[in-house]
Amino acid sequence: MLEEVLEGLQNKNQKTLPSKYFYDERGSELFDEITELQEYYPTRTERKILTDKVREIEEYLGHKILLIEPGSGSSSKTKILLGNMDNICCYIPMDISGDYLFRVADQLREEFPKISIQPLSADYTKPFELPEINPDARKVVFYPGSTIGNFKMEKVEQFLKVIHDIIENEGALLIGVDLIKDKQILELAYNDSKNVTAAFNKNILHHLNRELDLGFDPDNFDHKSIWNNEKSRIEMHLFVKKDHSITVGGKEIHFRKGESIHTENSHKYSLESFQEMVGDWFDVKKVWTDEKNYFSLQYLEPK
Ligand code: AVI
Repeated sequence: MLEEVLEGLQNKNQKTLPSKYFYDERGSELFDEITELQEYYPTRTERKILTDKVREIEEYLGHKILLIEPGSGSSSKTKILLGNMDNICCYIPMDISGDYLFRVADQLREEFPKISIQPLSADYTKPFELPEINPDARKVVFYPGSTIGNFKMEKVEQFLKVIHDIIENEGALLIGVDLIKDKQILELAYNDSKNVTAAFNKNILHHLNRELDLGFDPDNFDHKSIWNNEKSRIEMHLFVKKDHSITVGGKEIHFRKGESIHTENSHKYSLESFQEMVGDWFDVKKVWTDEKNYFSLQYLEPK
């Protein structure tokens, strides 16, 4: 962690911090709050697509499905599928944090007694093995939220390859993909009026202070998200309000007024650019969108 942080902060052109460090307990709570915000359209739009199109989704997935969800968290969107489709025999929620995962799995067993729930505590960005259950079921990976948009290109490729291997020839990937839209709508979604996203962004500093005993003063930074049209992504930054320094792993890091720490990318896609990105591994077989074309749910089969 120290190495990664130091590397990012020593970057001459643009200081960076890895976005995975948003997510301590407070960070996860703040993210949950973001998903309820008026300006943050992705969560409610994706939920609406899932609810409205559940019959069609069921048809595409076929019968006897083993549903696998990397980074399942509270499995809240998955409940729409588990509760409305008869063809899911087993569900494997996956997360790094074991305690929370097992607690959620117990609740799901009570809520969906007919479905076999088999949690798997693992890091899905690296190759992993599934428990040997129901070998004749069709493996379908569910990856909602457009989380793929937060990955760097090498990580996208690694992720697609891992999923391609896991589902084998007969499986499928059902994935949420956020679409390019008006800059204003995008920037508002990441600069909300209640400043929840600002608190989420600054939480990375609180988290690193605690874990690595750093001396970040979050009041020395301002949150701002900017649409980068060339790279088709929302970038979250923490802008430095005044010159100051902190010590990280024995090294002094200087912050100049006006520079920023780049903390997150959230890529947005056109239907064509997404198809092109996944094209070495998957064929897009079906796309569902909302009436404003803000968000898409896509059904992919392996090449
Ligand atoms: C988790 N991920 C899909 C969110 C997004 O929209 O890129 C993270 C987020 N960052 C700020 N708001 C939400």
